[in-house]
Amino acid sequence: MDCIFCKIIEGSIPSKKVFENEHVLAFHDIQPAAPVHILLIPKKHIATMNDVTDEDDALMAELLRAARHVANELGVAESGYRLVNNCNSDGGQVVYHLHIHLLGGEKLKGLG
Ligand code: DGP
Repeated sequence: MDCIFCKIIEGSIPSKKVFENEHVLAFHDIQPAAPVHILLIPKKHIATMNDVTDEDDALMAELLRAARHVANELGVAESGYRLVNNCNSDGGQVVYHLHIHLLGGEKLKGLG
């Protein structure tokens, strides 16, 4: 399996984990774009948002539940945070294992 995030899940590449359960892992991004920058990933290898199926509904809900939990644990829930998924080339996706960026810890610039 030539996937960096699958290697992080199996432990052959180290990461700074902040949350883990049976289906989801969350860890610090190696190139933080904000004071808090966490990646949330499903342990199931799904390449992009386009590859999510109806069978993954519960898994996607679990990812969002983990995001809420991590935001609380890291103290950014009240001040606020942003969840981002980059999909494919135009979306800026670099790692082809589905992930959600959780960004916070400062006033983030607007999207527009
Ligand atoms: P994206 O452009 O959405 O595919 O974002 C990929 C993110 O993954 C990027 O912000 C940097 C991060 N990243 C890449 N390789 C590693 C790694 O080995 N460890 C960690 N913690 N993050 C990584």
